[in-house]
Amino acid sequence: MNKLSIIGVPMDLGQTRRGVDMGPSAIRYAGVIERIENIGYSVEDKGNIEIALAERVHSDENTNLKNLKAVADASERLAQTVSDVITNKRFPLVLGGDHSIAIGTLAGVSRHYKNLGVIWYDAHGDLNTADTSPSGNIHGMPLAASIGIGDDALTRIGGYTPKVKPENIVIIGARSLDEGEKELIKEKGIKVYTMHEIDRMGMTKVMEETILYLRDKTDGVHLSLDLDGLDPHDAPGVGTPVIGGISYRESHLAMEMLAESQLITSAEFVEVNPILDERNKTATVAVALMGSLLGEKLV
Ligand code: EXY
Ligand code: MN
Ligand code: MN
Ligand code: MN
Repeated sequence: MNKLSIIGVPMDLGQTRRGVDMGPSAIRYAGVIERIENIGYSVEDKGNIEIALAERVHSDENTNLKNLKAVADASERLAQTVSDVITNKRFPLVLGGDHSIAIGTLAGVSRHYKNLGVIWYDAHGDLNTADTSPSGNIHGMPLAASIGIGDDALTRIGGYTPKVKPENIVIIGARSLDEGEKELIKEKGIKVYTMHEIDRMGMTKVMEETILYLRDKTDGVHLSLDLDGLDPHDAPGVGTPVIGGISYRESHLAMEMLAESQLITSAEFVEVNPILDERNKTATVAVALMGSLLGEKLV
């Protein structure tokens, strides 16, 4: 039987809107465990990683990165937990929390693979550093940190860097990129399917190409799915919504194609913010997408 472990990360220190710390609760409330058990997995809920209370964290004046130390400390704990799950031959499913948690998730996953691939499903590139960030929010930096670019406190989680090679990354759904991020994408040759390509090619072709691109050169693929990759109409409960996004149907198809490909070896779903949501819609969408990703069948 396939075995899966859920790890909650009630992280809200990577940005400034409160409420995203309740994401793991909202996703559990939307029935994630039952949904995955019904597919045939043995599911273990490892509970939540401990995160410092936002009201008690003070930012270091020597950096413009908000809550740097608290984010780095949590990332180390998450990395260890994720790594232990993989050692025990279970599939890690990480529930956010803001997207800064990907720094810890990837630090835990990557030590188990020589050539990890990453699918970054997001409206944003999350490729900023202290120098290029317009906000100082670490949830806009996890992909940069994972390719080894940025503050040592973020790039060296788990004691090694980098976690991923730029040529092993595919970004899907991008429609809000800062200038520094665009430069980095060009400089490093990161593959990006913006909304333009999704509109022109259709999601089927985008996913076929993505799977072909990653299949031969990777020995594991992590899916990092930011709910703001979806259109705010389908996923309203996110802190940084951007209009013109991927629909629920397209996302559902993308997840089914990934399930068929049997490529995905770990996953995280992030940025669900119940305070900004409509009747837990975004958490419900997240759980439906997890079901498709893990092989749920209609008949
Ligand atoms: N690019 C902007 C920044 O760095 O502040 C917005 C980042 C939002 C990040 C979201 C979660 O994907
Ligand atoms: Mn993101
Ligand atoms: Mn995003
Ligand atoms: Mn379907």
